[in-house]
Amino acid sequence: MTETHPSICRFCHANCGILVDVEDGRPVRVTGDRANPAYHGFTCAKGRSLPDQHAHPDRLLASQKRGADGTYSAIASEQAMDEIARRVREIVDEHGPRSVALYPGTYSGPHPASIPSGVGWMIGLGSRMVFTSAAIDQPGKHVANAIHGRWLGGSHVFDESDVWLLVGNNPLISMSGGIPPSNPGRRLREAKARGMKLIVIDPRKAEVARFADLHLQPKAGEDPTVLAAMLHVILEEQRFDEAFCEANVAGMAELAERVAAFTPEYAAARAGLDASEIVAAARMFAGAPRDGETLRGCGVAGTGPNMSPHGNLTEYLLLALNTVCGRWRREGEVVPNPGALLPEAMPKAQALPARAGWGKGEHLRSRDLPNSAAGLPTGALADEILYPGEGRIRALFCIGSNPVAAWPDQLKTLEAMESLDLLVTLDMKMSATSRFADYVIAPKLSLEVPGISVSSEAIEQTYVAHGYPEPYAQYTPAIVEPPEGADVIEEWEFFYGLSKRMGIDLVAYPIRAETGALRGRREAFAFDMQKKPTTDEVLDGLMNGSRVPLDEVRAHPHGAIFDDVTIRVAPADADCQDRLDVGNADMMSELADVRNEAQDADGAYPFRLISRRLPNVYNSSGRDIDRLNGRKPWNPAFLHPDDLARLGLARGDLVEIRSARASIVGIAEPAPDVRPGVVSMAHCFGETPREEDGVADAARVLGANTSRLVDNEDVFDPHTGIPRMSAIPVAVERHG
Ligand SMILES: Nc1nc2c(c(=O)[nH]1)N[C@H]1C(S)=C(S)[C@@H](COP(=O)(O)OP(=O)(O)OC[C@H]3O[C@@H](n4cnc5c(=O)[nH]c(N)nc54)[C@H](O)[C@@H]3O)O[C@H]1N2
Ligand SMILES: Nc1nc2c(c(=O)[nH]1)N[C@H]1C(S)=C(S)[C@@H](COP(=O)(O)OP(=O)(O)OC[C@H]3O[C@@H](n4cnc5c(=O)[nH]c(N)nc54)[C@H](O)[C@@H]3O)O[C@H]1N2
Ligand code: SF4
Ligand SMILES: [Mo]
Repeated sequence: MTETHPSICRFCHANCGILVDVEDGRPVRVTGDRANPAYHGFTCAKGRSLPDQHAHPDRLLASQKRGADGTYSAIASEQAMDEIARRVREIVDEHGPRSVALYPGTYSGPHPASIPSGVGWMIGLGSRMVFTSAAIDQPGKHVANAIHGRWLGGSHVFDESDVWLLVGNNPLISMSGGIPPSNPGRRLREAKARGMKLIVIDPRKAEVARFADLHLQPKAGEDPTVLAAMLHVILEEQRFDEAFCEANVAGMAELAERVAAFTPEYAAARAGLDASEIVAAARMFAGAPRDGETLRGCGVAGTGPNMSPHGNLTEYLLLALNTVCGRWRREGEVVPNPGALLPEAMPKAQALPARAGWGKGEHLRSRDLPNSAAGLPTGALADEILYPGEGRIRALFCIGSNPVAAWPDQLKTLEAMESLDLLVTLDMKMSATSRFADYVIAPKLSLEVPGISVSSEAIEQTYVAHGYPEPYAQYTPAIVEPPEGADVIEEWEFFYGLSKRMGIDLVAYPIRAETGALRGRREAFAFDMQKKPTTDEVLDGLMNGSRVPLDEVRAHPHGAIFDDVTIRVAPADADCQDRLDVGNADMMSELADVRNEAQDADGAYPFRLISRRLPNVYNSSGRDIDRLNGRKPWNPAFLHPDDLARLGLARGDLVEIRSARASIVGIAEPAPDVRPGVVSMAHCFGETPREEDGVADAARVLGANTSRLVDNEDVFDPHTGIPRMSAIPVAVERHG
């Protein structure tokens, strides 16, 4: 008999509303839930393959312990926790708490209790060495928001906008970055029908760029130059919002002075565009000179420019563009999302002034890299593990993350993994990183645990114009039990178990808001250390202070929109003098450096390798699922047909892609949508060099790891430590 249950897909972070068919206690089919009021039945191939993921032959049904001979055998989860707690205690006693680090990655997202419990355990231990993937993702966003300041009324959202600018993101595939995650395709079609203008800046004509009114296809890594030139045009042609800037913005003169040198002609020559394209983009984004229309809209950047050099600057110039155009919610306006699982919005038409973007708290020994608004520099965590002496990290805990596949500079990452005293991964399979681990903790998978949509809502707290444009929320109970005989636990149960064994009172702290509309507070949640709570009790505790109580959300199994149009942006405080800052001195001096950069000096590496995402994989997940990989489990090297012809290459040929750091072998795929001179390739494929050597035709079986091309100490951001992970200079030639 088949039972059908509404649920939340958690294969990726988008939280689509789904229907799960269950037969004999196992999930057998996933479809989109048309009764879901925000997602309207959308799913992708990854979501539909959840049953295959849950039943995957490589899925771990018991935790694993590495033996003296390097092989793994099953260990009961309770015993694993006993042993790990003892090991951690020894390491901390000998080397201090700073020697223990935590790295939550992609699959800590779908489980709302994972990060709070992991971080709570670290705080209990006395270690602040928490590194997240945010610092190798879009760290520029965090830094820019800090040093620009935050508008307490919130930003304009996609669904109401007249114009939208996407700089190096592709939300139709990534489900992230600037178009709401709830059915972005439908929202884009509706916006276009409404007359919204879309501008895309991307060296590749990505899927979303096909809908663009203007697509600028610059050389990779030239975003600061292009954005500075757009600002140049907007300021010179008086297309900025003078009244808003007069009342709320500092640094206009500094900005104008710096962007003066970025004429459209200069920027166009440098970025490989026409000056007229830049002028058109500036005019389309800003609208008519002031006292005419006031447009609604926002510019949003993605991983592409954040991984290219000067990511902070790109994000900062984009905020400056939004701010000078006055793209913030004003007094009296209704807020689009008054809060569902977030606390109630208390928006105010005023600035929260800039704060430091970096420099507070811990510094790493590697290059004295500071903590930043994006957290500790994950791009340098391998160094912190490798550098000998006082302060070395000796134990690493990975929650749903895969450093060997994902960290920049794979060769160094491998060395780091080998030199740890203790490596524990919480992973559903023997991932590339788990194969270095002392213990691998086997987790329950998404359909086996209760879930809530809060991560998609809460992203507005850290990224401007992200999150839900309406107070939508969904709850799902566990849909199935884990397979019979499995010993699998939830991530929070692991940290609870460690805490209990180590005498730590586990407390979960709420995240700090950076960019969203001002909201009410959540309180820290103390776990009951005497009586182990259920996951539902933990979720209730974590969601304290939400505008809509979790129980009310539970009463709507297909998800619901909990409208309240009475919550409006309040006037500014009478004595408020606070301003947004568009003339930050560090950013202005970095912009001057960009203006003085030598161009195309490196003739040995004439191509630029850029990042991208593929629809059927999610970082390192999915490529081992047959119905997702279509029997092509590799990541093609997409090149323009003219480049391929010049190199004498055809589809399917092996190509060597070489950077100053390393070389990888890819498979050529003609792509007219890629700018000539660019190689576009997805990350997190391949394995380690040793494993690749042992496999015939490894490029076609395993793919290639683009992170191996990155040198994390060569070109990197001095504040966040992110190395150059896109726009990497490479040479491309036939292999073999
Ligand atoms: N060169 C290059 N490098 C990049 C990027 C790039 O564009 N180019 N992108 C960067 C970005 S944006 C990010 S966010 C990082 C991602 O970095 P990571 O998060 O470190 O990498 P993932 O491959 O997503 O790791 C997810 C792991 O979770 C496991 N997993 C799957 N399901 C579950 C589950 O239900 N529970 C648990 N506990 N584990 C599960 C998977 O098997 C996998 O090993 O990579 C970064 N690295
Ligand atoms: N299907 C799928 N979805 C995913 C993921 C996945 O692996 N697969 N990963 C998830 C993760 S971890 C994240 S962080 C998000 C990321 O979400 P996005 O930021 O939307 O990531 P991408 O889809 O890679 O889009 C990046 C775009 O930047 C362009 N680009 C590269 N370099 C530059 C540059 O220097 N300048 C400019 N202007 N553009 C550039 C690329 O051509 C590409 O189109 O996606 C998430 N969603
Ligand atoms: S977009 Fe993400 S959440 Fe939605 S169905 Fe696909 S994998 Fe699942
Ligand atoms: Mo990411």
